[in-house]
Amino acid sequence: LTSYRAWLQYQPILNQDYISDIKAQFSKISVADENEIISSCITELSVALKEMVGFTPVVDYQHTHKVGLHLTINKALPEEAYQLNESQKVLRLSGGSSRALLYGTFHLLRLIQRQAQLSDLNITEQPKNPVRMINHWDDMDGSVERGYAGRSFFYEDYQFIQDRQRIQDYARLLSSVGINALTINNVNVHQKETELITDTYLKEVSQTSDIFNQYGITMYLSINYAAPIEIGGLNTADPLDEGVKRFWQDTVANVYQAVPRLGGFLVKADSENRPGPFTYGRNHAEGANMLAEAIKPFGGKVIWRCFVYDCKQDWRDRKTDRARAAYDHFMPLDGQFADNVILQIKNGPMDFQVREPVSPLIGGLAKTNQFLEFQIAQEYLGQQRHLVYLIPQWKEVLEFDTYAKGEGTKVKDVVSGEVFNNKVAGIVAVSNVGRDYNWTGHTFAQLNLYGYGRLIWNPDLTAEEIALEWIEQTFGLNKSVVDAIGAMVMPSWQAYENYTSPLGIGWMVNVNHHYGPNIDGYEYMAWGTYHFADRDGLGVDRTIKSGTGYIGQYHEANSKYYEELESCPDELLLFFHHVPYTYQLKSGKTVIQHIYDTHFKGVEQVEAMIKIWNEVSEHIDEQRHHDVKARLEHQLWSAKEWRDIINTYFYRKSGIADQHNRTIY
Ligand code: BDP
Repeated sequence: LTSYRAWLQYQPILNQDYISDIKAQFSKISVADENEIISSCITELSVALKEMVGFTPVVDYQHTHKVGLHLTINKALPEEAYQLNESQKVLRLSGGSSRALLYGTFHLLRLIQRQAQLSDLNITEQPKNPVRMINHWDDMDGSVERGYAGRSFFYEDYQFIQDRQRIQDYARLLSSVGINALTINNVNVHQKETELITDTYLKEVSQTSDIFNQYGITMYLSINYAAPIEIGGLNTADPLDEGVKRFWQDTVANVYQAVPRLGGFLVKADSENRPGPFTYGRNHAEGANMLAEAIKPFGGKVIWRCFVYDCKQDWRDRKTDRARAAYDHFMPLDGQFADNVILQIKNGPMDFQVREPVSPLIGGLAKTNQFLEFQIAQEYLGQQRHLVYLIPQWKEVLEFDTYAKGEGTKVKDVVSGEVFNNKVAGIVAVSNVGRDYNWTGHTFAQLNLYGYGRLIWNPDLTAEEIALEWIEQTFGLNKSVVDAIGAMVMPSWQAYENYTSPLGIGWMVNVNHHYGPNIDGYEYMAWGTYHFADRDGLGVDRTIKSGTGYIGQYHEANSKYYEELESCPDELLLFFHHVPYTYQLKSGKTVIQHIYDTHFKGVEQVEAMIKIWNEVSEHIDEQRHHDVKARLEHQLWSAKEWRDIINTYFYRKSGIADQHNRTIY
């Protein structure tokens, strides 16, 4: 149960003075409006206060009490903004909408869990990103693509799971960190999932949407571009075909009749063998706009993914560069998409590697709505068996300067819609949850879900602040525990990078399942993911002057920065350049020595995490301690495997010895 509650622990508070303060402030709650979201606020407050301080507040819908907590909607505030004020024994939470009140409610509960003083409170909050979304990659057979936390809690055996309690608890977790949108089925939409937009499933789609709506979350569905063929009985899915248009208009009308508050559709088209407009010689704007027109009368949106590349390229062809693909496909279409279409762009040009540069489409596209896409699921980052805190990685992305409108045009301001004044804007991420008793497999992977929500609400929060919030709510306020866990999570992304693939080159993983080292696993395959290691050196030449020209997709300041070896940052060197093993990095080390050193260091960092975790064992409940310990031990084994295989491979290729004579096989 402790693990299941994640950061909404609501553990009994022992400090008597604090309890009396809270009792005085919360014994009465008065509310001006009544609706399903406000009732979620009241329920949450009642449950949480009962558990933490042992009383149930009196709720007054007439708004007559002079003391206690007052919840009011204030239309003068932006829709999702709220204010928290305390003066003279009255605590006021006012929000631009019921949803904002829910966010404010969770803010208060966060403060109470951390035993913060509420007197003289004066807080105004407003999310930076209008859309804050989660994508599930759940399939209706009950499996989760790239899922590392058990099976789907939405489906089993092509049916919706009837017990909806878990979905409601999930909705609580999401809204507690400000998530306001989600998709519930995989972007790879196959036969049965295609039918989610038919009467076979619409009733249950609608029931599921209702649960999320109670927590202010708008649900979307991933659709199959070939639905007109697969379920419509047509022989084409050509977006310009009249029959296809009619199919979508009728389908959308039927869907919205059943699920009036559906947000819209998410589409993965012409990508990794999924159907799309290319089959009919149409481009992606034509493909997306046809759907957008059908869904517009219902206020719906079409989210169109930019993860489009040739997954069947010839590895002998050194000029085709997968990194270029998204920009090459979508940049020429900038300005051609309907205003209810949003392009969804992965943070990097490849695929969620431990280190990638920022996708040049972000800051490139100036006339198109866009979402930035992260992956909370740790597909390439240890699959929730390794402890890897992802917020530091995402912060680097958000702080990156695109130079789209000169210096200071940061990714965080582009994707929030501020720079280009987009109609729709925001951030989405692939979920990391499943049916496991603790939601995320690794208990510490809860932090990535928590942190994702908090970071996209406010990208200016530091990684340390976010970790601290989560640790205190999840594990309590004992300072030695808080410090210990902080010391484990903060360097964890760096540690993972240290013992896996070096200097931004990425990949080097086993094919298909993507776990564990396999340096040449993808080297002679069609997926476009290469390292080009030979006896002299390694890296991909993506320069303008001699390489694939990928670097030319950035605005000038960045393309110059990456193009020149003198300025190109060490951590991305091999993403952009092919260099000899003896090339000297800015750190002063050669590339080969850097590889050896980081791989030894990464393993030591995991050893340090284990040491810290063992030291706090007496302060942590047995189940969570045991679980995390088992995973850390596996992580250490895996890190050593990475270290030894990578070091040995490059030692044999280069023939250059380690300066420190450590064991390399
Ligand atoms: C890759 C995954 C694959 C997804 C694809 C996507 O390996 O399972 O379907 O991305 O984002 O990372 O569509």
